[in-house]
Amino acid sequence: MSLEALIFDFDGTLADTEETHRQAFNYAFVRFDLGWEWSRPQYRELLHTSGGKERLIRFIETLPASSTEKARLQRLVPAIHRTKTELYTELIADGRCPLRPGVRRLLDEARGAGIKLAIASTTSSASVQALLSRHLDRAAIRGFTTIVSGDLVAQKKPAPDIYRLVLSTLGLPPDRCVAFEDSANGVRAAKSAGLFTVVTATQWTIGDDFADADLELSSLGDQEHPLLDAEAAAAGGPWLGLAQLRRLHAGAMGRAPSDEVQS
Ligand code: XBP
Ligand code: MG
Repeated sequence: MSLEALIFDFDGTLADTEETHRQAFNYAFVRFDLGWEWSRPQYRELLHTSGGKERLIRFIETLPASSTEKARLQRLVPAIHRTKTELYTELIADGRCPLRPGVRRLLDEARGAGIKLAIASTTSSASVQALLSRHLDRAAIRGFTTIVSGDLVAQKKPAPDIYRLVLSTLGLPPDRCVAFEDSANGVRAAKSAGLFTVVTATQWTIGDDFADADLELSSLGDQEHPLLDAEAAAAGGPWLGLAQLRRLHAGAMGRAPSDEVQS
């Protein structure tokens, strides 16, 4: 079976957005006069819970407060999260989160080759749209067959739900697709859905356990940011292009690469 679609996680994979999410959470906490401030090390820990609302709920559970107070705070979560998302989209609009190296290159290459593109993200749809419209033109955004975001599935990553929903929308089985992730939760979700998975860690996820990933790189690489030697050997070149991806995918599916490149 040939490679027919690339499915991208969003936060951390297309752009290193988590510092901006953290800042937006902290600004929202000020607006609500909560007296909370998430530090970078604390946020790294909190990232083990996927989804901003879920992260807030988990954080409140750990607070040394009465059950009545915790219940009051939990009721505030949707409003805090709405404010955080508004602040995040304002921050993103100033261009502070560029696409990661190689992302635009691979998107363009795949689109040119008629490969379907999709996004499978835990984040809210407003946050996805804010970043896409800041960095991609309309044709490139329309190039995504489907963009599935956070609240459309019952169980967020590491559950495979979001990938299963993307696959059913694409009408493709997992062995015709490749997933791109940046976190251990994301890799678990993609692998549980049966996908060949490439992981490119960020400052937030480096050192996580990516043993299940099919390929681990520091980025997708491009002319300005070529992969280092050991990674280039694994990727089959100084950056991960479509030809290399087809070869790796075909190898993992037990087919001859020469059959795959033509398909
Ligand atoms: C990303 C997330 C997101 C963002 C916050 O995980 O967990 O929740 O941190 O976004 P992944 P929201 O990249 O694995 O999908 O606040 O919009 O939920
Ligand atoms: Mg991610």
